[in-house]
Amino acid sequence: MSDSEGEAYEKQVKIVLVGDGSSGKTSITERFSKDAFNRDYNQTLGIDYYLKRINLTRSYNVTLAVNDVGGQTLGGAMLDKYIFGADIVLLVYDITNLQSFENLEDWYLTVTKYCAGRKPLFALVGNKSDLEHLRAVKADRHQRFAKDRDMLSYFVSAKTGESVENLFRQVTAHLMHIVLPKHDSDGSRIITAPIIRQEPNIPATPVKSSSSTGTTRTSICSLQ
Ligand SMILES: Nc1nc2c(ncn2[C@@H]2O[C@H](COP(=O)(O)OP(=O)(O)O)[C@@H](O)[C@H]2O)c(=O)[nH]1
Ligand SMILES: [Mg+2]
Repeated sequence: MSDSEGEAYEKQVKIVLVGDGSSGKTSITERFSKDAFNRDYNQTLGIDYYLKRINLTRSYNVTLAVNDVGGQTLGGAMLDKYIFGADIVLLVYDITNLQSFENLEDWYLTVTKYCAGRKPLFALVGNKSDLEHLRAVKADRHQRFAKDRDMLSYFVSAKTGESVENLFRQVTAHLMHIVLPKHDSDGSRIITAPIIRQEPNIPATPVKSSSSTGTTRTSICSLQ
């Protein structure tokens, strides 16, 4: 419960990150969930699932269920199941990789098809903004893509952490129709962060976390 006066509201929100392999989905998720960055590239298999509870406002607590989807191509098995019930979908690309941006149209169409009847809130996320000198996608193409599809849009760097917290807070606030200051990075604190990993067709075996945050990591699927 919140320590603010009056009533506190609790809500759970499912966020799914999709986009080409290597665009930085796992890095964004880990930056947000654990405030960590890994320079090595470890391909995500199946899905990594994180819970993080944030105080959106003094009286509004939201538990974000962040789903980092692996399967580096669009045809990835089980994508429809991972997408199911998503409140927010982040379309992630690497600003230094034009192909990763151009493939987002297909990601968008595929996700929209899987969400028939319950369209989630979409946000376009250009990652690796620390590599501005290597930018391959002009900012106005990014803005046009978002505007044409009525999406929110952000540039972030999972490496430096720039705007990552703001991204998650803003999209969540938008979903709840709460207006936050444009650059709101305040008020977030981890209360619980269990991490659940599922790899398709692999029997569930608990895996010890290597994280120093003391969170647990198991192979139990927790799709809704
Ligand atoms: N310079 C830079 N590298 C990044 C950033 N985000 C991710 N990377 C690197 O890009 C590679 C792919 O990242 P990863 O998160 O595994 O991508 P995923 O396949 O979309 O999950 C890794 O080597 C990361 O260290 C970023 O913001 N800046
Ligand atoms: Mg990954």
